[in-house]
Amino acid sequence: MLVNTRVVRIALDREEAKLARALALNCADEYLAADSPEFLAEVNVIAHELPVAPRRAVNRARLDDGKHAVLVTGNIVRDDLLNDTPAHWRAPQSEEARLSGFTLMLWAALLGDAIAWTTQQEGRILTDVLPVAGHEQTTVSSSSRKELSWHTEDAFSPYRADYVGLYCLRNPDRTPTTLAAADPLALPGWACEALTQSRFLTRPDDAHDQDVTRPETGPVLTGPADAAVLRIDRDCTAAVPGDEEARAALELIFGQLDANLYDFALAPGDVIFVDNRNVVHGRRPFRARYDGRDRWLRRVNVAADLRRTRPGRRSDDDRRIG
Ligand SMILES: O=C(O)CCC(=O)C(=O)O
Ligand SMILES: [Fe+2]
Repeated sequence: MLVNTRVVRIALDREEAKLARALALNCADEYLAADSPEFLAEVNVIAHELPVAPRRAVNRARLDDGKHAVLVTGNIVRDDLLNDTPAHWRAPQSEEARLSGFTLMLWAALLGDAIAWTTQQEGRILTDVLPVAGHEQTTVSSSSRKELSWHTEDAFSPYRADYVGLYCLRNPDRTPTTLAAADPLALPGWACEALTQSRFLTRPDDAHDQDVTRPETGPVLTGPADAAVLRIDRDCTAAVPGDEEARAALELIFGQLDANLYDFALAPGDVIFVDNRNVVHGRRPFRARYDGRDRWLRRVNVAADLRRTRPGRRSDDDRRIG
């Protein structure tokens, strides 16, 4: 089994963590909300005021096209000031939770711009990942008892994010997030060839209000062999009906990603940006308590180049393995 973790870990020391929190507090004073248009217009500039050493490290990681994720540890979460983990993402939140939104957006601004979907959590830019009663066995991030299958975030769309940013506020059982990269050179040549061709369909996952788009065919594997780019979802990707070779190739890469999947448990204060090109991600099953202490992540999708992710300006999906 190949377990090739390439998570770039950046640990804030106490002074850096305090500086980052002070900056977020200033922003929270000045702006109405962490996803207000006024803050979004300024955040990339304000983020220059984050402490220089971790900022430099994030920037180096940004240019590493084989990384699996960038992790910034040690952000200050005042659990005593945080409201109970909400029962639903629509529930109102405390000032401490509001502050966490600013912190996440500031780190995210070092990698790009936040994007959102009108079809997901009512178009919110800052979303919440928390267990919702009644969703335990579903295939969305508010599930718990059922494993959240690995996926490229929003694999159905050519406008999907380059990074999925997650800020862990609570994770009492250290329930792992999962990550896996592909290894094209370990696949038979015919399968690799098929996977780079436009012979696959990915439907939107259930986190989106359905029928927003008709799936288009595309490849599931592109980019250079040593930093392969994935566009694949364990539950939502299929070969074009009748294409038996594509189906067999898809089974092989499903098996490889299953075997390569590794656990990465977030702790409170961890901000992770999962590279949505190089790795798929998911989450192990857990038992939600619904006692106000449950696992709670804040989430944002980040586009490295906002202009490229606008409809009409497609990302380069057809680059071949080479
Ligand atoms: O809960 C997690 O660790 C990951 C959830 C997830 O896949 C997502 O928020 O996109
Ligand atoms: Fe996800």
